[in-house]
Amino acid sequence: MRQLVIATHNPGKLKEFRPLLAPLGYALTSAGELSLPEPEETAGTFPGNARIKALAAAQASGLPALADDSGLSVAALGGGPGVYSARYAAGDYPGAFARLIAACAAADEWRARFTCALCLAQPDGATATYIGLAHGRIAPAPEGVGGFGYDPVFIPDGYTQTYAALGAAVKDAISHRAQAIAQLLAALSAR
Ligand code: ITT
Repeated sequence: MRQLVIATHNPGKLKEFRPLLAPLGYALTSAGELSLPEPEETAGTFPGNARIKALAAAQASGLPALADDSGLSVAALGGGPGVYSARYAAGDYPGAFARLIAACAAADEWRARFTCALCLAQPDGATATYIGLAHGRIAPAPEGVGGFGYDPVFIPDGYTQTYAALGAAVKDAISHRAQAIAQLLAALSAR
């Protein structure tokens, strides 16, 4: 069975990746399970950071590696926190929700967007990048217990509940990550 390293140390992402990547039929291991080092994300863009993480994992493991760089861009914050989403929360998601909601309320501007850049890297340095977007808005109050990260405050367009309240089945059908993975699967099956 072919092996693929999921180059993430984020357990929430890993949980989503496993079912979404099942159609590939690869044996999946994570950067965490292999104790791979976490490279610094210095690129300043989602695709650039995904490439840094995927190449580092592919080179360290000698296996193909898939990295995800993702984040929430909020109109009231001029597109922030974007690539700094993990750092904006710094582990305190309730605090980050309160700051986001306050900024949206002050600007009376609630639009937001999730981006997921995936990079598949080979040990020889070849890379391919896929991007998924989900447009929506910030919820006026956190809602739901599913998912991870900013899921309790993001309402995707076409829905009235947050990702966290909608649950994994709905999120996995529509999310920024699901859309990027659909492109990856299409590209691999066209080979
Ligand atoms: P790795 O680099 O190890 O993959 P990370 O959490 O540091 O883990 P990122 O730098 O890509 O990854 O940061 C992405 C952050 O954006 C993540 O920590 C969440 O705060 C947020 N995020 C991304 N996708 C999300 C999703 O589907 N639901 C909720 N929040 C998400």
